[in-house]
Amino acid sequence: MSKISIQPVGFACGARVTGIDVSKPLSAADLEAINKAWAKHLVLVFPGQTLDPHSLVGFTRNFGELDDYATQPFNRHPEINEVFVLTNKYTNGKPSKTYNAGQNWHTDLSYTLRPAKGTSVYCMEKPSVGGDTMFANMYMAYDTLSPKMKEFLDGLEAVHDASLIEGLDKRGPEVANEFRRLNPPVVHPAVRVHPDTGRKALYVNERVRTFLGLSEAESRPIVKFLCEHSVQPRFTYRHYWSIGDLVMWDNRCMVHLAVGDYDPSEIRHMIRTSGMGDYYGRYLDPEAAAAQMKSAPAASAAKPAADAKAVAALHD
Ligand SMILES: O=C(O)CCC(=O)C(=O)O
Ligand SMILES: [Fe+2]
Repeated sequence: MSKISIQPVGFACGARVTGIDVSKPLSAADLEAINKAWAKHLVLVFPGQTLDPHSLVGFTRNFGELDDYATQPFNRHPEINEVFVLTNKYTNGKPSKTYNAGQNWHTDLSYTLRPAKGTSVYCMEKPSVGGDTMFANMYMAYDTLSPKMKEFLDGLEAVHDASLIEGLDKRGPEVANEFRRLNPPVVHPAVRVHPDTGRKALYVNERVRTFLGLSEAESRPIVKFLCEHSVQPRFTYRHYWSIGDLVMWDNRCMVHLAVGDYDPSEIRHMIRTSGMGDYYGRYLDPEAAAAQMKSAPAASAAKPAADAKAVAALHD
């Protein structure tokens, strides 16, 4: 008999899932209960888990194929491409390339052709205070717009641009340039219909530069309004991490933010997987995108870290 229990922790989104060890194979009944809870609460917290990169992959594959992070091959786990290491630890004597990841409101991989479906993050080390993550419900953001604004946005397309990732340039010119080379601007609908719930969710975030058919000057205030509207406190849940938390969220109907509210001299170390998205966008300018992606990669970013020293450095 399944002992799984779901307790809401936020009104807008968020539930704790207890009575389950996610490192073990999942029963069909538990998988169904989790999927139902995920569709309802959008972000699920599984506290007190003991996971390693392999068991994280094992669990999260239950929800579909995983992204191999080819669009951002900077702090992948040295042995498993599907595991991304979110850390402020030095790697091979160099500052981590993910130390400031996610510090503007966004939905994962929206600057790629196939944005992530869900993302799962497992907390291995955390600062003594802070290092929180916030989530906002984009169904609510859409539902609370005026009918005229909904009409305007339905059918509108937005250009997502990796250059708008907060703090990208602080990761050094080689990483930033390589990130941009691999991720030419892409076009996605401003409103998406969730394939499981059939509900409409706003799909605009701080990485949107323009709307197709509008100039940048016209787009900017609309993007600003929508971003402010969608992250008002009543639409959010703030997660205060504990070591052993696995948090899994739905990128198709939420945005999130790494708050960055912690002492950077303390360690914050997480491992992450992302589910492959269930739909494709398109490049804004397919010819320019192809040419850009064929151009020479930045020297240091070209080769994925895959040696024993890199493994040791990630885990020391
Ligand atoms: O580190 C965090 O709190 C979240 C970072 C992030 O945006 C992500 O993992 O997708
Ligand atoms: Fe993110």
